[in-house]
Amino acid sequence: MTRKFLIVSQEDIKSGTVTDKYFVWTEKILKEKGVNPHVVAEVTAREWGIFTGLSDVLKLMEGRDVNIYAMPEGSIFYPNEPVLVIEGKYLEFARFETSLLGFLCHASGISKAAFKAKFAAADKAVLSFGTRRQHPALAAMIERSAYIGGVDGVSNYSAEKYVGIKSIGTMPHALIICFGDQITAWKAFDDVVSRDVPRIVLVDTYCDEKSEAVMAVENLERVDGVRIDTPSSRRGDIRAILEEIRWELSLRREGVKIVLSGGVSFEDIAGLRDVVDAFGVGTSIACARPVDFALDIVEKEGKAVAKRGKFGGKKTVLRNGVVDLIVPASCTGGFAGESYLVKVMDCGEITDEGEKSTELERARERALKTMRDVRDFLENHPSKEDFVQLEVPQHPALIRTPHNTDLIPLL
Ligand code: PCP
Repeated sequence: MTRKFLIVSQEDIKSGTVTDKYFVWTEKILKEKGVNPHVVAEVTAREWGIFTGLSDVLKLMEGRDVNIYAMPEGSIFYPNEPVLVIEGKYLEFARFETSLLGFLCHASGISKAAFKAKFAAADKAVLSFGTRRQHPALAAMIERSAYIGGVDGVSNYSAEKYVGIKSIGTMPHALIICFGDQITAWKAFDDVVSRDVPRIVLVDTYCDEKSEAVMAVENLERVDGVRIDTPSSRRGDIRAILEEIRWELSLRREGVKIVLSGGVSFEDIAGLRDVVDAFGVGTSIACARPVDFALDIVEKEGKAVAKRGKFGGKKTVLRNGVVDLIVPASCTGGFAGESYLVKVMDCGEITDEGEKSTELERARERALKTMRDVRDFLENHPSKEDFVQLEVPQHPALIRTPHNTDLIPLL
């Protein structure tokens, strides 16, 4: 057997083999009957999110005779809003729908969760600790998506090779158990690991978290922080435990940070950010529910079409800060705002805009700026009624604002 792990190959994804069987039938039927219309199809979701996965979609569609318009990665998107528009002969992309959506749904779901975590943390740090909760073949995608969504660091070492970002880490319980006592293990870490790595000691292996935190600052020369990994495994009052630790540490040493990990939810982050300096988040980010993107034909041979429940016709998105208007592509004149969908693929070639739209640091900065702008918007317009709607006379238009998200409880 030459296969090592049960993972489909990159070549099979690229050639369109990794598809749903009904596309195989559709392709065969359309070819035999000589039907292959020129269509415009758009990707929309019923929910909001942070758009990522475009870099893989461009690699998937490169070399096929289609044009693609899309939001840049790291953008917020709202319900029913086109994030990507593909145009060309239907058979050029029919069987690629499965992989195209898979790339976008999964990555954008993780970026949305990372965005929510960082939004809830405000000025405190969020670290992605969750690749162990998913198939290892996905580790780079998870860490890239989390990073764009706004986390401050990622724990999977492979991100250095595949994403080009540094990974971060503290210490596992296994290290302490191997040495048999905490102090010896903490000192061994300090002896061996390079000086630029923060000394974040794990303080919940054998004793009460507070006792071990005190033990750390009383026995170690350098302690940059303590990590408590027990909010979900202990049913105690984690807030009271954290307040006690903060108190005892402050009595003994200035500037020791508190890192909290283990089953941390968005609500935990919002509720504990005043007593915690950094959150290590696994499941809540890495196992985020995928965004429910769908790809629908909205124009056939130049005429608007749509299935029930969808808006027909080619559209564009006009963005004013964090407020969007979704309008027919044919009548953007007279509306304020810039067209937010840019041409990322021209007849199968990735454009310069496409390259820029998927650049990692730009995408992350886009998401972080949006986070600040959404916070400002919601603080200034806490209820929908406070927001004076833009004037959109005559033309059909859908208006979308941060009220279309579920971020208010995390403010
Ligand atoms: C892991 C690590 C993180 C956890 C996972 C994050 O825990 O310490 O805090 O994942 P979660 O948000 O899904 O809980 P353990 O497997 O207990 O690791 P260890 O005992 O080796 O530190």
